[in-house]
Amino acid sequence: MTQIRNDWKLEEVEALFALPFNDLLFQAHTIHRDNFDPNQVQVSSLLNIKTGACPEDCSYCSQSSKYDTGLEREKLMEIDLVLEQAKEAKDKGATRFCMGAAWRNPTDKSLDKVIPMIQGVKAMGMETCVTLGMLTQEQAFTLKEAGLDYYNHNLDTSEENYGNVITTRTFQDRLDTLESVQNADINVCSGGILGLGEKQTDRASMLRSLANLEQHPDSVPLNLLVPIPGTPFEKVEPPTESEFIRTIAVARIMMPKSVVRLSAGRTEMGEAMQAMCFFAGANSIFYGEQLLTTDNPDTNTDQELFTKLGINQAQASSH
Ligand code: SAM
Ligand code: DTB
Ligand code: SF4
Repeated sequence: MTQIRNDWKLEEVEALFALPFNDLLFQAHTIHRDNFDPNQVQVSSLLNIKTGACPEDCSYCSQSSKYDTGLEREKLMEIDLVLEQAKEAKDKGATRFCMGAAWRNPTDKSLDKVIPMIQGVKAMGMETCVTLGMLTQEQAFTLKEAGLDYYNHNLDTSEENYGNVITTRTFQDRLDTLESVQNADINVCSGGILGLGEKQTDRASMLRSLANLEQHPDSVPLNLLVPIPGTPFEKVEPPTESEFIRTIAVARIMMPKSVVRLSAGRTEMGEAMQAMCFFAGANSIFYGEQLLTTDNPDTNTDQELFTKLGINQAQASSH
C-alpha cells in the first residue's frame, strides 16, 4: 500500500534526485502504476481572462507591468466570450477549464464577475479551476460556495530561491493562500517552474514544501520556463531533459496520489521527452493551442502523440 508522507527531509529528497536515472524512473513508475492507470492522462485547457498590467514582479512573466514584454493589456473578458472558449475546449476534449487573471489578488468586486464564469463553465459539465493570485480566507469560502473545483497557486520555486525570482510577495504569502484554499475544501493545484536559474537543491526544496503541506496538492503542475523576451529570465540556461524528467519522477514518488501535470514548455519537447515524462509519472497536460499568453502544441499534434503512445484521456470526475 502506498504510504502518504508529509515529513520529507531535504536530504531524503536530494537522495532521490541522486539515484541512477533508471533506478529513479523504475521506482517512480512502479508507484505511478500502483496509484493510477498508467495509460490515462487528464487534459485541462487554459484561458487568460485578464491580460497584463500585473503589479507583481515575477521575473519569468510576460504579464508583469515591471517589464517591457510588448504584451497588450486587456480588461477582464466578457462572460459570453469566456463561455464560448470553454465550449470550444470541451468540444476538443478538455475535461477541466482553467481561467487565469494577471492580478496580485482579486478585489471582491472582480471576484463577483468571475463567479458567474465559474458557474457557467461548471454548467457545461467541465471541472473548473481559477488562478487569480492571493486570496483571503473569506474569498476562498466564496469561491467554494460558487462551486469551484480547483484553485491554482504555484509555489514556483524553493523558499531559498524565492527572493531571486519575485520581490513583491513572499513564499509565506503563497503558503497562506494555499492554506485558505484547503480550509475552504477546494482542491489545490500547486507546483512550480524549472529553468529559473535554480539549483537541484532548490527543486528538491520546492517539492519538499509541496509534499509537506498538511494535504498534498491534488494537482502538481511542473512548468518548463517559457522564456519571455524583455523579462530578467529571458536568457537563463534551461534545465537538461534528464533534470526535468527526474523532477517529475521525484514529484511522483513524494506525492503518489497527486496528478502531476507536464505543463508549460511542451512546444520545446519532442515525442520521446514527453513519453519519458509520462513514464516518470506525469498524468496530465495543458491542452489547446494557447497557454496564457504563449503557444502550446496544437491539439492534433497532441492527439497524434496520445495515439502513438496508446494514451487515453481521463473523463471529468463528478464533483
Ligand atoms: N497571477 C496569478 C499568480 O501568479 O498566481 C495567476 C496567473 S500566473 C501567470 C500562473 C502561473 O503561471 C505562475 O505561477 C507560473 O508558475 C506560471 N507561469 C507564468 N509565466 C510563465 C512562463 N513564462 N513559463 C512558465 N510558467 C509560467
Ligand atoms: C501553471 O502551472 N501553468 C499555467 C497555469 N498554471 C496557469 C500557466 C503557464 C503560463 C506559461 C506562460 C504564458 O503562457 O504566459
Ligand atoms: Fe502577475 Fe501572476 Fe505574472 Fe506574477 S505570475 S506577474 S502574479 S500574472
